[in-house]
Amino acid sequence: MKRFCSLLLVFALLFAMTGCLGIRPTEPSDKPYVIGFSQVGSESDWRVANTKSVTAAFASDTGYELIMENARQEQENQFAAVRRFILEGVDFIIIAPTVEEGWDTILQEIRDAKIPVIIVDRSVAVDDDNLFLTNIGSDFLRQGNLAVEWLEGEIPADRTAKILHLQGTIGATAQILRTKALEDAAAKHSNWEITSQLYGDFTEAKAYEVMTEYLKTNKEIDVLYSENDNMTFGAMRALDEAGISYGNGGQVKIITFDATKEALQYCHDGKINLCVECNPMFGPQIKQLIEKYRNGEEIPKHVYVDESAYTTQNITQDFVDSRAY
Ligand code: GZL
Ligand code: ZN
Repeated sequence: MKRFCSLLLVFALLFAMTGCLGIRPTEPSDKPYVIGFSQVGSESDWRVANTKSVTAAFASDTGYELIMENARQEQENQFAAVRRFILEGVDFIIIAPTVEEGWDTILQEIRDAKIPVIIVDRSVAVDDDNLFLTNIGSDFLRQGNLAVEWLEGEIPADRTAKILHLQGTIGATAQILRTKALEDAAAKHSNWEITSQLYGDFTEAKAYEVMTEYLKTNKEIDVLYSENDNMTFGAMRALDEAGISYGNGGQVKIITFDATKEALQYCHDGKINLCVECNPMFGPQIKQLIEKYRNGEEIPKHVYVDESAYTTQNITQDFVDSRAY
């Protein structure tokens, strides 16, 4: 009998402890809304900031569960991730497409599975834009036009300008439209010459490699038009090693896209002439769009994020210090 009482005492103690430690018997928790997110990769500081913004937007809300897959800049990996999301029966899919082409089939599979999907950052080129709810991202053509408008103010009409063009991932909306803005402007200005278009894939390493090669036989550059900051950082290293000056008072005027904190610091310090902003911090806006969808509210087909352009003359150190990414 004594043994029975002491056992009973132990159980009673255990039960009390779990209660006061906050470990409760599993309460019936309502199922979270599960989102599958296929992200391009982690190729740039911009991308890392974008991933942080999207994951943070949902991490703070227990009503959501975000499953993110990194495609390492390969569209095939995105298709595989989306098919996994479909098999897992997620409630919603977010795609940040590597390139614009090739999405019709997989978006049709998502539609057949009756899962809502939004496209973020870059765009997809599909015949039927009812295949996705909305596309939230930058107006890349506007970004390119901000850059060429600034350049028009820098190059006198009677002087030729040799422009070296560093391109991002070929086929990505950011590359297509930033390139279009430059090519259209060069067609308008007979004194602008695009001396070469080098492929840097939005990464610092690739840009350093192609710039180093190019500078072995070409040193006549007046402008570097670089389609993202990480490629610019690689190019700057190659220019340093080739002994070519750049920035304010340098041989090469540098235009870069993204306006990450590191690029803005270079801009403030006069090493980069123009930073065109590309805002990655739209995680909260994605969450708002999904909540509007769940409430049955109308959402626009295209949502643009706010962006600007910065030069050495119009930014202060305080501004640079205040930047979130
Ligand atoms: C732009 C984004 C681009 C950035 C690059 O929205 O798609 O991809 O400009 C990133 O830094 O690699
Ligand atoms: Zn200052």
